[in-house]
Amino acid sequence: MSKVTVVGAGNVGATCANVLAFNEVADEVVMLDVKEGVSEGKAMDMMQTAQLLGFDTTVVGCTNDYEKTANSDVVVITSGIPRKPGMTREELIGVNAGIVKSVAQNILKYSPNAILVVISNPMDTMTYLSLKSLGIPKNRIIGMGGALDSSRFKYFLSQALGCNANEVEGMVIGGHGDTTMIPLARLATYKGQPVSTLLSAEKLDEVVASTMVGGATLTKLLGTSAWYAPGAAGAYVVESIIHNQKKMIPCSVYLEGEYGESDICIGVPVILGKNGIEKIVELELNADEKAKFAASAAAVHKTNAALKEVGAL
Ligand code: PYR
Repeated sequence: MSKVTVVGAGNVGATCANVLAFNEVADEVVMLDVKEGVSEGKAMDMMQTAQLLGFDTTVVGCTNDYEKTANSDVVVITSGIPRKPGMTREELIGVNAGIVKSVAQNILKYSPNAILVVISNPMDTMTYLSLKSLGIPKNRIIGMGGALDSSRFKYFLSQALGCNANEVEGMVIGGHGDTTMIPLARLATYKGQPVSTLLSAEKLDEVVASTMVGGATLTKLLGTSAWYAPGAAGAYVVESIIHNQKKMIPCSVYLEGEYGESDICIGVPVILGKNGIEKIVELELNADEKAKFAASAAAVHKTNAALKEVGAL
């Protein structure tokens, strides 16, 4: 019996739970939320699509009852407030740090062996906070940002190339921030062909820029942060873990010397399987990419330092 809990039944959490159910990633999906009745209502609504969509996953909702999350294999944390237009993800730290820390501690009481997938923003810092405050092995704490940013990168590449996004390969590493993420244009391909041979340098720069502000663009349009792609990216990460798929997915993970960085959670490609992070993959970056990665890490370290200021660490 496989069980996944999604904490937070807002737009992102509910989308994540819905994708997990629809794709039958686990036998049971529990949604937990602090708002009375919301997760129960959304779970019942999803269960009423089971016959229409033909899935067998059971979705259960509960209001703040962590006992119902007991023995989860994977727990997705989406709790906290989303950003509003004009806000950076980093500005959410004051409110979200306390929420994420207490959620993670409650989860661990009932699922001491769970693998945690962090979606709450600022995602790299919330992943770092979870790791530092829980003291569980680093292979069990994963921030999903790179999966989302890479999917956005492939979307913008496919738009520029006029091709199917499923036929594009591309990765985004670094922090999950408007100025810290690093879409690796040099390594992106369409059916094995480097995209740099198919698009002009100007067009490729545009794709990179659109990817970096992908979340901000949607926040401006929607009045709150996006949910379909973030929720689906969380489910994609969970699936590779639960089904031991060993996919290589860029995720925010704790580094101890890899990529020249330590004491930080930041996006790099990892192999995800039943043990969570099975391997950190070290790409051969060129000088420009290395410099961008170092600058991104410096910015994430700076945000992490604010955890002490807000009393979370
Ligand atoms: C994003 O849409 O990028 C979020 O971080 C939710």
